[in-house]
Amino acid sequence: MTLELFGPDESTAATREDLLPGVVVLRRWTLAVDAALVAAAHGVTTISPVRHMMTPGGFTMSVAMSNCGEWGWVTDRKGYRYDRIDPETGTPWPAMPAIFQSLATEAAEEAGYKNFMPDACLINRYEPGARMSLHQDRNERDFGQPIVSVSLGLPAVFQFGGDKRSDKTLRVTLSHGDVIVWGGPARLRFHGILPLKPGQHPLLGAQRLNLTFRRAG
Ligand code: MD6
Ligand code: FE
Repeated sequence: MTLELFGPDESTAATREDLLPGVVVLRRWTLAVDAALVAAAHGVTTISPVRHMMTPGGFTMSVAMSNCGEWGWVTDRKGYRYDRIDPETGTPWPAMPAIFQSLATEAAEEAGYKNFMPDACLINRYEPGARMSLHQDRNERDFGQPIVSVSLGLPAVFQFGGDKRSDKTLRVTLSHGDVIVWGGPARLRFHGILPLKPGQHPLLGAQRLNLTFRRAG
């Protein structure tokens, strides 16, 4: 079911969609604050730049990443984990901007998850061709906490699987301003992003920026 949230204008009105049990898509939810989000993300990446991390298996990721908040998600030959320190700068990750914090809490509430207080925000930058293969998000302490994910810039195709890697997948396009919130029965579903198609976005140019908020610690 789709529910219109603000305004009658179809091209900018935010809507709420129940995609799967535990998964809600808030279309165009961040359109009104898009420039402020991009500016805040830029503030973070000026201090802790996005970088291509290495997987435990020795592959360099096509997505460039940074973090803000108390905890940052990192990967290297030693494994996937959360760390308080940016390994590139040797200092703590930049603080989470207030607009990130409030947006994540409000989006979670709209999706039915009250009192979500993220302590980690992963910033993912995709350039054309970049992708994220099917994975589960399981480095967080409490799987009772949801994940809030904001898409900005070029659209991407998000793939949802089931609880096993081999389960069949559902595809959904995430566009500029969309938020996806998931938790509950969906929390450990496999998911990924198909290779980003080339294009130009008025605010972000040839890239997609994804902000993923978690309660890690
Ligand atoms: C991305 N997102 O959208 C990658 N994980 O670029 C994720 O891997 C993700 O969006 C868990 C929940 C929401 C997500
Ligand atoms: Fe994920």
